[in-house]
Amino acid sequence: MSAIRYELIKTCAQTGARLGRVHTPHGTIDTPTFMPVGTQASVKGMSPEELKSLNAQIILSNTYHLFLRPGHELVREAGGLHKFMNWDRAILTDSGGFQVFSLAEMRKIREEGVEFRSHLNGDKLFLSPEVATEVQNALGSDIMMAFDECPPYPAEYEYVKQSTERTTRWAERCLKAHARPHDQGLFAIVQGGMHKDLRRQSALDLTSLDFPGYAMGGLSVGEPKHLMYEMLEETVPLLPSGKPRYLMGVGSPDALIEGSIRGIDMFDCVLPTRIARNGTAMTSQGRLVVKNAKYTSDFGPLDPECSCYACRNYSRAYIRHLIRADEMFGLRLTSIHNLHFLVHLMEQVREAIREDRLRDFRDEFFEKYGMAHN
Ligand code: PRF
Ligand code: ZN
Repeated sequence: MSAIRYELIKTCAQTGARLGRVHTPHGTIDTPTFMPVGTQASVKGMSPEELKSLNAQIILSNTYHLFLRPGHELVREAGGLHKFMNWDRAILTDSGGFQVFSLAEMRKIREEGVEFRSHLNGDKLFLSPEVATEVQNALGSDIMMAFDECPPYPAEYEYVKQSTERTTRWAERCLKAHARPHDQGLFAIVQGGMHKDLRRQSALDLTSLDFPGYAMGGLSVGEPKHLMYEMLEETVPLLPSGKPRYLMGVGSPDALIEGSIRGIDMFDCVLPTRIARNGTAMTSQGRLVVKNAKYTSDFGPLDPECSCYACRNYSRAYIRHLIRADEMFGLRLTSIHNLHFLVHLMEQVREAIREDRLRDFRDEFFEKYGMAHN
């Protein structure tokens, strides 16, 4: 019995997007879904109660960061990550296979794994398929990710080919090292850069290994969006329809909708919490920089169409004041709003799939949000 089970409810007649549910040991996730990011065992500034009140059903955390600090043995001693951070809904942990390439210093990639120096204190450390799996087993996340390499963009064909083949060998090693398949699901990560044949090969090789879910990695790394969509169109149809598909590190509203249309079920991104911290709100009218002088005496909510805690109770003028005065509450309110915006956007996407009108929804959304589209 696998720890993770995907239930396909229906596909949208207008687009082919999937309405479904992912069943995990810590509850059910309605998909397509957006996962808030809690890199260091906390979604910055948000309590678990606040996350629940905006209907987040799953959050993401990071092997790389928790391995460095406080260490997975401490989290194990605490009884696992759910207990440590007091979050009793589902958790997905990324493997470190991306962060080690974007954050660590002086890394050396070998077949065995990656040697690197901690970005915190310069300590020499090592991550491999076996170590990343052991760490995630200790954390006890519901969904674990295979240790992969995310090649930079752009990258030479030959380099991406070698790297992608190694990622597949690494995924196989993760599967072997996995000690808790009964209560943790291990997802594989499709790579292949922007090369369609490598993407297809990666998807075929990984799906022959029978993971309970598949992710698309190596996208949203600086390439134009049309390329990302082409890569999805090339590979998603090769993935088994009875398992969830997760597009890693993607969370702009337009990409959430376009990804859903292309058959993606799960997304994560730091975008909503990151831009909140520099005073930017996502709204139905597009991005709003609440710090701007034009909101000095604007006593309306961040987004007139939003029903979140921040919009029900506080004005643009007040939040602008808080952020200018460096008051933490201003950043918290903006984060609550942005996370609510994306979680709610996915609720609307699911409703549109249910009613076979996701293409119409996309067109209306882009019209208002101010996006060019095709
Ligand atoms: N691999 C892993 N995590 C990721 C990515 C990846 O390719 C990306 C790419 N957008 C985000 N997070 N392991
Ligand atoms: Zn709001």
